[in-house]
Amino acid sequence: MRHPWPPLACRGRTFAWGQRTYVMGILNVTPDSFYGASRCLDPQEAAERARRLVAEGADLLDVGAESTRPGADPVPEDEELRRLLPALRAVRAAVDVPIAVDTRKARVAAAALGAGADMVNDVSGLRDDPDMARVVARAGVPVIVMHRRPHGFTDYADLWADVRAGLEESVAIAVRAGVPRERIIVDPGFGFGKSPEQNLELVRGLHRLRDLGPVLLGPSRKSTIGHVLGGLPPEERLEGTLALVALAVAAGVDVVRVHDVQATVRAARVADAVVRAGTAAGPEGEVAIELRGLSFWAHHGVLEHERAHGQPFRVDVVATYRRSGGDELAAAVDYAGLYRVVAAEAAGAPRRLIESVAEAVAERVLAFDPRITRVEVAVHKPHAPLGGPAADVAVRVRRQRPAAPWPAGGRP
Ligand code: HH2
Repeated sequence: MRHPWPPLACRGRTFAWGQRTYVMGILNVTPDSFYGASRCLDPQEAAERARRLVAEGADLLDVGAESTRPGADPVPEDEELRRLLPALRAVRAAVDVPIAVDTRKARVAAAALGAGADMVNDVSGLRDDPDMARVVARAGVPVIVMHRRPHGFTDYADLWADVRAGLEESVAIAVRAGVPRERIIVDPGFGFGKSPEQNLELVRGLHRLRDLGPVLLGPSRKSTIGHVLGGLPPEERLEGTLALVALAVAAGVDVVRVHDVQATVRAARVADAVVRAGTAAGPEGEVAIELRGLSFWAHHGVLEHERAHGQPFRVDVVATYRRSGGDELAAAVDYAGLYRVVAAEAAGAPRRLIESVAEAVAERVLAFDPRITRVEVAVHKPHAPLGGPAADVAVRVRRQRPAAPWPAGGRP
């Protein structure tokens, strides 16, 4: 299935949604974050931690200086800046991946963007500070908007309706301020005013948010995992986190925000290999073979004279596959062979609809070589009986190699 959102460019990286799960590593410049091992107030320690997270495979980092755990003391702006900026500068100097600043305050976000951050992660969904959306828009950076309710307010009439409505409003705030729609990432807010059961439901139904934007989830070591496991403390919630990450991948997550990057990257890669069959290598390893303007004489059509005399058809095929190195013919998909299967179908037995022709070509292309993961086929019928002149008439279909079957309710 094609991802509904275009790739996001940030700091020279491309987040090609749907290709794989991106991993965001957490850096807490706080004395009181709920997971003690995630705290690092010293800038040099933060830089060291950032280097390690990137070496372990983090695609981006999230640096925050105010704990969001229930009952945490609110941090005054000056204090948040005092903690954040030296650490952020040290982290920026140490690594080159995109850095999000995790804050609810516009002034803190603006200062952080000036100190090297590349995006904003606002757990209030742009609600707490009326200037936040403007800061994001002016800086031209991506933003993560999260759904949140106050701790304990879990009496939802309809959890999904509430989460969706909240995120829609956050997206609207961002768009009104001038943030381009495709730079908004949505997050249902695992652990923010939800019961354990509601948090688990969020994981199950992540695909319900895909139409709002690429989806981020932050389940890392949160208390729901402790709840399921009979009260285990944050230090003992890694396996539970990895289980949620795998299931979030199955439900269509795009980014996971975690403390344990190496373990998460490994879990996510395996989950990707199951769920995003054939696309786990990401766009780097992909090759698109384009065969365009292939011309055939064929007898497709509904009308008698079309069936009897035939007419010209043109076919375009774009087949994407993962290449695994080497300059040998066997290391690539054979495009002459590909042409032959396209020709056999396009110039073969007459079909009434060019939609059927395009679908049949796409199926043949996927069957031709198991490395082909996606195909797009356009069938042009320039002399189609329209009743008036036209430069072209065409239909286009897309097919993706099916992922492994998944139980109902999971995959989008
Ligand atoms: N969770 C936390 C903080 N920020 N941001 C987003 N977008 N989504 C989340 O789920 C999320 C978040 C809480 O985790 P952590 O930063 O480890 O804890 P603390 O807030 O205590 O520092």
